[in-house]
Amino acid sequence: MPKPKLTLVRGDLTEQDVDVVVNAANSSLLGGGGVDGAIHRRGGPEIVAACRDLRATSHVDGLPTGQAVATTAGRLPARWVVHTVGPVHAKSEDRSGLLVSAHRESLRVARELGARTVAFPAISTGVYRWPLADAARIALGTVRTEGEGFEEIRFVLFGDDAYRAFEAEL
Ligand code: AR6
Repeated sequence: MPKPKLTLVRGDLTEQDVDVVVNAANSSLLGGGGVDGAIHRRGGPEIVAACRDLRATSHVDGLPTGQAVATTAGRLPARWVVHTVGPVHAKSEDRSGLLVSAHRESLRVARELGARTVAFPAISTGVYRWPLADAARIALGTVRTEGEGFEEIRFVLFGDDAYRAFEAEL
């Protein structure tokens, strides 16, 4: 299986013309701030409607941390949004396995959809306070080992600090 091209972009995830954009969501699946808020704002009400359907059917208790689920991308240029929940960073406990899982499960769902191109934000590095350098190491390490068969896996970094952290790790 070919290795995917790993690319870094400084910019806005909601503008990416890819098959799948990954949302750094929360367990409720019903929206929030950060990149999640931006996806729902730009994507329109179809996305939250699809999330409400999931909450009424397959995900009545919400989406556990480290797992992933797909919906329509509504009005975004992408075809699907894959929602995942990264862990909140904790000093007292190593939750990096959950951050690995969020990336791995997102790729698994994207693969099931038949996606060839996937764009990720820097999951857990905003509201969930994961240190950027460590998040970049985990994210890139995971997609390197779990990304076989995709054409391109892109990280879309909002700020200069995030971009530099991922660049250093790549
Ligand atoms: N495009 C790309 N990256 C972005 C964008 C954007 N439009 N907006 C923010 N970022 P966060 P988390 C970056 O907080 O830490 C939400 O309320 C941001 O600078 O969005 O996983 C959810 O509902 C940061 O580097 O996600 C959850 O409750 C990165 O995206 C909670 O936040 C992730 O920041 C999830 O927290």
